[in-house]
Amino acid sequence: MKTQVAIIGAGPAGLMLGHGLRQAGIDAVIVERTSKARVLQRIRAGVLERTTTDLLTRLGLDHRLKVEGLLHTGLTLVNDGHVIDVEVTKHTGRHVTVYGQTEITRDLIEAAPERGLAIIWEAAEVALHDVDSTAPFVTFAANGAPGRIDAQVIVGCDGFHGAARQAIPNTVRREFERAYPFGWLGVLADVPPCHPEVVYASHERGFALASMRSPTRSRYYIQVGLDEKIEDWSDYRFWDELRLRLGPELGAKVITGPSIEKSIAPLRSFVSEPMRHGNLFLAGDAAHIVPPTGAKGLNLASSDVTYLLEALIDWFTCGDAAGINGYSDRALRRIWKTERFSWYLTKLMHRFPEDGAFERRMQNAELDYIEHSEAAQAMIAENYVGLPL
Ligand code: RFL
Ligand code: PHB
Repeated sequence: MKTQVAIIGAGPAGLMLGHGLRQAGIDAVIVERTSKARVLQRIRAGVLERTTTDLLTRLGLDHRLKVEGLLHTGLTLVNDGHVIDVEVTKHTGRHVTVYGQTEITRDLIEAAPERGLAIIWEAAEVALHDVDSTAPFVTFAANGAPGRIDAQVIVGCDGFHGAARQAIPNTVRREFERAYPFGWLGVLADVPPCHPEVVYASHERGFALASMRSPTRSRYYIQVGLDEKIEDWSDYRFWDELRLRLGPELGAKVITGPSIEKSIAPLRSFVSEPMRHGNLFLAGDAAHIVPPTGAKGLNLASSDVTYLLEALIDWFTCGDAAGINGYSDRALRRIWKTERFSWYLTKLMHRFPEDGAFERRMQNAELDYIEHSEAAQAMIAENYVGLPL
């Protein structure tokens, strides 16, 4: 098979990029390791910046987003039960939209056939070859038969555990990492949310987050140790712990019900530089991970894709290489600022096993400062709605 752009991975980054290329008349094929059903089942992000919603609008794939997306003009911080409202729109003139990653993925996958975007599902042993030449190619096995895609450009959108990043030689690649000594236990339940805004709660017993997917579906998370097992967290135990950490005011408003999904995700900050090597480009989680505090992972994937689309369209339609040459530096500038915000909010809101009373007092002082400083709230708001492209 021959194409112009071979994309590895059918997560949000690969799907948005594929649609953007097809819209510009550029051929693209996506190779995905897992099945369509498994990709559609993933419950992940929920809070979208304009970077993401604008891209979906530009792709003409925002019909359901416009109808079902919930506009949010603020966020709520809670410190040991004390509630601090941050008016995001007042400080920025912008809002965020709550619409599940699962729904975005569904919208993008369903529109693929009619837009001529081919996706090869359940491709095993995906390998990249000759990425620093002008004739790179991808090999894999699908339906028991070997496959090969010859392309002009390969884009690795295959997430943190993918193969693409490893195709950049160790001598060129630099990785920066901070693994946090805890994870998030997440629960999805068909119960109305306890609060109209997304809530980030700091508590002696650890962090808790209250979010939603719709007026009747809630998404909650609590910080747990890395050795915690999902089997030890009955729904009852989860709801009790969540209520405690949200504090009396918001905890009392939590409506409980059976969980429809429960999982533990570790927290990590990670950046791999550069994001281009020869004719291989990386986008999304393949190149960087943020802890979910701040809701930036999917939104960063969208900003990478926005930059890369501009660059590849200039290259394929006008032969102009300025965009592809500048892609890595341009994307990394925004990535590092977003890494900073996610790291800052994680440090501010979680309990770290190595921290003592001094660090807790520092967190209290910072949250007190945020509550009474318009400047501090503006900093949080500006980052939360998403930094300019
Ligand atoms: P993905 O979604 O991981 O997709 C990568 C795809 O590549 C496939 N793949 C391969 N395919 C072929 N060959 C290989 N060798 C392959 N290896 C992997 C995988 O099967 C998969 O289909 O990466 P992408 O597209 O870069 O998208 C990134 C986002 O998924 C991620 O950043 C967000 O989900 C992070 N995130 C959040 N982001 C936000 O912007 N807002 C949020 O509210 C938010 N909440 C979250 C989150 C992530 C979470 N977890 C579980 C880590 C909440 C959580 C709990
Ligand atoms: C979510 O709704 O899943 C969500 C919201 C905010 C975050 C992370 C995840 O920071």
